[in-house]
Amino acid sequence: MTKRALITGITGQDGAYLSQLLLGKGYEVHGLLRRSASADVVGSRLNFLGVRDSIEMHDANLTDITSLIRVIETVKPDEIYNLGAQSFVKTSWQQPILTGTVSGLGAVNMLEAIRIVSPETRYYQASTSEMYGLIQEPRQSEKTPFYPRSPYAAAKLYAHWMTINYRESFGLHASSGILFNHESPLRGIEFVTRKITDGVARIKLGMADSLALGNLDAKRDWGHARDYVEAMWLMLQQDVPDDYVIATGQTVSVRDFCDLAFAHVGLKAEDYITVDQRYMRPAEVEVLLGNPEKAKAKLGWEATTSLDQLVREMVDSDMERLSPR
Ligand code: NAP
Ligand code: G4F
Repeated sequence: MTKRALITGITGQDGAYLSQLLLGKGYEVHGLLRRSASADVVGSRLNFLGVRDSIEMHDANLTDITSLIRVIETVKPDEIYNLGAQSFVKTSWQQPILTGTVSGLGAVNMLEAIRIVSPETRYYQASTSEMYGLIQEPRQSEKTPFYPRSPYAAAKLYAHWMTINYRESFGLHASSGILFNHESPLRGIEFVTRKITDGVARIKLGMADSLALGNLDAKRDWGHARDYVEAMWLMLQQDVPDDYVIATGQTVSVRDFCDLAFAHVGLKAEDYITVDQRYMRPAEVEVLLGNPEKAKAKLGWEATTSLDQLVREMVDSDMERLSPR
């Protein structure tokens, strides 16, 4: 029988790659679409991957449980992937209530809707390495204590613990992926990797002469979104729900990422980068480094795209997008 999946956050980076993966596996894919006055541009990532016309969209919002109940009753999904969130850490200090409402309570709305309408539906929660924040161990695993450092991280930690609570209290098949940073040509332009690759392309093409960034010493464990959505799917194919760290196991600084991206087009990062206080945060997560051993042992998952490949794919894509036709 054809499996049905419902994806929240389908218009985002991961939603697009997950849609492509599930369609390739023969799933019927449904997406939750929040109403926007810019409906003509929403869906550009799905168009980029050529999957927009294969998805059935439903008008709903994570903050409105009645809309979630209605969509679940209509779709009767075998699997729900909750990727919807206010996902930009810096904005979470400007909009802490909105972030808590969407990224924290939104997950509980979905868990509650599943419990009421369709308790046999399997659930994936998009948890995050940001929950480790002020890290308590040099390599973070499922057993590392959390120490969130932003309204975003605190909201996600609430959603994470509620997912565990709904699993233990009501027997839902609910799993969380604690995903470390993952990027792609479809990454939002406000995140540092995409800001860098877009900036490199603009400088190389003569459209800009410098790139202003914030903390160049922050270190992240960066992988490719295409690899990471495979781990989400694998979690929902397990007999027993659980939580998994998904990461590459390597960490590099923003400065290192810049060096790789500029070098790919034959330039030196130090000739173009400036530091601007506007891009600093009230509290910084200085370093994240994941330990993905459990995912390898239990899911048979590991990252397959190297950092070098990721950077090259992103720079090439931005060069193509910005080059005159
Ligand atoms: P993204 O590109 O920012 O996409 C976020 C999605 O959430 C968009 O589709 C957005 O819709 C949707 N959304 C926002 N508010 C909503 C609401 N009120 N109701 C329904 N949908 C709403 O994020 P991403 O990078 O794909 O990440 C996917 C998920 O994984 C997020 O939950 C993120 O927090 C989490 N995560 C990401 C990473 C990472 O490195 N990428 C790492 C760990 C965890 P619009 O298009 O309408 O704005
Ligand atoms: O790219 P970022 O904005 O991503 P951040 O804050 O790590 O969050 C991303 O990954 C999380 C997983 O760990 C997700 F949960 C979350 O939803 C999101 O996808 O910033 C990365 C680092 C930070 O330390 C930041 O201070 O880069 C530093 N940075 C330096 N200059 C900058 C800039 N970040 C941005 N966005 N812009 C800058 O100019």
